[in-house]
Amino acid sequence: MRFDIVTIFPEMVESGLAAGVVGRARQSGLLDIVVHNLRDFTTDRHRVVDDVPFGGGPGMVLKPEPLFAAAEAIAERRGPADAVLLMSPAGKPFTQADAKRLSYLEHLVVLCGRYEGIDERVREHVATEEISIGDYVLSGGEMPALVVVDAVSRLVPGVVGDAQSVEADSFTRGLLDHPHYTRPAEFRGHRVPDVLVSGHHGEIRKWRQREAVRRTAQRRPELLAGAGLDADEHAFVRELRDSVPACAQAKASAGEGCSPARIKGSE
Ligand code: 9D3
Repeated sequence: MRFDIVTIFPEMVESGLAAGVVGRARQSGLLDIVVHNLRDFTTDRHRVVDDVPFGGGPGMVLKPEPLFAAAEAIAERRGPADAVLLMSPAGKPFTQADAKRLSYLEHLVVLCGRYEGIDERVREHVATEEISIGDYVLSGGEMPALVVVDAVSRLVPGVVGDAQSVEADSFTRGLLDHPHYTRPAEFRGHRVPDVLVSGHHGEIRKWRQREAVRRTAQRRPELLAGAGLDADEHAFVRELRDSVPACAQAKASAGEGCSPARIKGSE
């Protein structure tokens, strides 16, 4: 799969692509990723990429010309893109479903915004979609671009060595993960749950399933609707709900979340 990433901080993006699963897949040739310096597509002596906003106001806006020129040069050198992603805080929140959809494409162009914004004509005539990675303010689209490249790349066959891990991620049907333990079985007096060291694989499967439902109910109850719970699991969720004081539930729905003590306390 091919990615072309356009940014005014190519070193920042390159450093994020060098290590880990993505770095290895790049070396092996599974991923063909080119990082482009937006300033290389300017035509003035000072390589200016931004300008003041029409209508006035604070901050600078990324100029259209270098971004149009970059997209055109990439199409010519590297072939047409299947999608041009504009990383922007005003974009659609990125999800695993987006990662999956994009992983079926052959060639993605990713444009990183900076400054207060980007000329609207880039949005309208260059980008095919606008993506945010969440509701917090970053300094630019570089880290979001790395997030998208990572999430998409690990769905490309062969990029993640252990295909079972990728499978397991999709197999959890939208529940949070169950707790994990490794040796030693007792550490500073804290013991691993007996069932996990029992060797009863049926019981272990059931315990993990229940703990995944428990965590999801406590931390991300809105995910339960899409998780396709069976009758047993529904009964378990009701049991959990009835075991929690109404005031804690009210706090949780008011967005106060759960204290670690609450998260821990199932009993
Ligand atoms: C008040 C206007 N600000 C929007 C919240 C302006 C603004 C802030 C930060 C414009 C651009 C940026 C830089 N951020 C990104 O380019 C960005 C981003 C982000 O800040 N959060 C989550 N996802 C993304 S994707 C690109």
